[in-house]
Amino acid sequence: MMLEKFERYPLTFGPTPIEKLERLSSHLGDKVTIFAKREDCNSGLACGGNKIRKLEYIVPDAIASGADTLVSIGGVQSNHTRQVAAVAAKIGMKCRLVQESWVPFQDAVYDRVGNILMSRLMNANIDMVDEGFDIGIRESWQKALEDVKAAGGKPYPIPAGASVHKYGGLGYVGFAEEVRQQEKEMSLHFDYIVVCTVTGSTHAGMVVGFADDGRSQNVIGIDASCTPKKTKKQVLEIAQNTAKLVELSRDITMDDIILKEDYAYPEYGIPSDKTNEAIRLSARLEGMITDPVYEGKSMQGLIDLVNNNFFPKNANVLYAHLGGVPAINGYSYIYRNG
Ligand code: 5PA
Repeated sequence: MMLEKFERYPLTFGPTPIEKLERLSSHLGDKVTIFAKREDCNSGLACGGNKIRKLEYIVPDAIASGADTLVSIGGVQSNHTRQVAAVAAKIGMKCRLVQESWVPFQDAVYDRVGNILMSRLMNANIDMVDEGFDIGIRESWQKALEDVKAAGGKPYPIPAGASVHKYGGLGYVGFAEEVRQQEKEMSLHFDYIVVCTVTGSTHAGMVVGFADDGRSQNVIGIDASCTPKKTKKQVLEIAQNTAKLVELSRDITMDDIILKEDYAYPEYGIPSDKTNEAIRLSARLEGMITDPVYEGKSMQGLIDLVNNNFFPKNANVLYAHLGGVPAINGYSYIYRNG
């Protein structure tokens, strides 16, 4: 076990279910068997998602620091900031969020529904900032940290996606360990894991976790950032830091990071026609809802990779469903007729 020495604050229901996507597999010609690990159903905290799993390893440090306010950043429809707001409520801290204009998308209620609605309900203090997309450290976030201090508070900084945080990669190391346990119980082996990648710690944690059994390169990242160079570099850095933390027996190199760049177009947060086709297909065949920013793009990638015979015949492919459904409400016009 790689995570024993780290403190974990339970925020999830426990191991997430793995579900066979029988009708989707069959629709794609039964070349491979597709399963979904339902990280979107991992917690009762404001719809859950991948950040809750990451935050389990960050909250103990936040509490130990004596902080009274979690401070984080994302786009207007950020899932991450909504999950930080929920965790702050749950542990009795305040929450300050910077929501930048990362997505050039207009929908009448884009800034009123879905994630931001829930964050407001949970009483997060929100700054709307007119800055474009960037997964790096932002001035607006640093300013929010200073603001909290100036008002006499004690901020705890959580960067975008909880990724460039010393413990940001641990949650998804745990995901890999959980999958290994479930493989034993289910008597099967997953040949590939498909994951949506943006700020990088989900993918990076999996790379480290699956390095233990030689499957780093079987973690197929689907870029949704549309800035793949930067994202890939960040995945590598987080994976290397995380590998050190858990004392992995080997180094992680760029060769371990597989990132498919063909599905993020036209840009971050904007679905292409192919993304929307994938969202509709998964909804109609499996009743499984994916969103136009993240999981719709990794679903699009999964479908395309199956169609192009990227996976060997009869492979078991595990699609990590990382959450994100609330944002679909901000895209109501696109789906007005289904
Ligand atoms: C997000 C991220 P990483 O950022 O760890 O690479 O995860 C990508 C991802 N799926 C995949 C969903 C549903 C996600 O929400 N979301 C961010 C956000 O602000 O919500 C960090 C970008």
